[in-house]
Amino acid sequence: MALQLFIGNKNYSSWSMRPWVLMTELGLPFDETLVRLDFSEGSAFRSTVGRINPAVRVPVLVDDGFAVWDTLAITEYLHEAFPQAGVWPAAARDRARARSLCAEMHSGFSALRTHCPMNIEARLPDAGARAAAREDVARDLARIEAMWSEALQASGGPMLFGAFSAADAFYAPVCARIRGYALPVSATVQAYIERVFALKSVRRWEAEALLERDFIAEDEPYRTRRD
Ligand SMILES: N[C@@H](CCC(=O)N[C@@H](CS)C(=O)NCC(=O)O)C(=O)O
Repeated sequence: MALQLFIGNKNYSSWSMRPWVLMTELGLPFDETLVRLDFSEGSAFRSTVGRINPAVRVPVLVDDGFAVWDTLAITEYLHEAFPQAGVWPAAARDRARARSLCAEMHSGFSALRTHCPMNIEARLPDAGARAAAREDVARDLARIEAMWSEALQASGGPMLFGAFSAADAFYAPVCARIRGYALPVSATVQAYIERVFALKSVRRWEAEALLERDFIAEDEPYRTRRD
């Protein structure tokens, strides 16, 4: 098994961050290929990613030539390939709950994603204050508060289900958004965010995002699509 993970810019690509953090934190072996988030006709993104993923999106995991795309499918593929690695929590109900949380992330939080797109290197408290004043963003934040507080209380922490799992990887980009936009959160949530940023995988992703210095203009398709 030779795994290759195709990702977008580390500064911006929240979906890419999830499997990368998951695999890195769990010590799963893989090579990475970073493709700039330039969706224009004839771009390297379209030709490179389009060749392996008909949906033309990152992340894509390629295992000896076999491509798996979409974060949820990649996560399940890794769980099946490395059943002992701890992709999901060990207990069946925790596993079900962790899957529910990841699915909720995958299909939800559109206001937070739209108004606070991930941008690791930026500190945007004014944009954050404007976003937090919106009812839809406030609703997303309230759901995050409730979800993380309940999970941390039930597990005892330090991660959502005790030990690190895919649930923490799925919410790592949300931690980056809350921090970057200085969104108002409780002390419990703030402390969890700090623990996520202390994970070796997240530290590495952040350091590499800061080194990138490949800024994508606000009006380029990636930024206007807001994800
Ligand atoms: N549901 C997909 C979302 C992936 C996604 O939207 N990735 C963005 C980059 S972060 C992308 O490749 N967008 C290409 C496009 O919009 O054309 C997943 O979970 O992997």
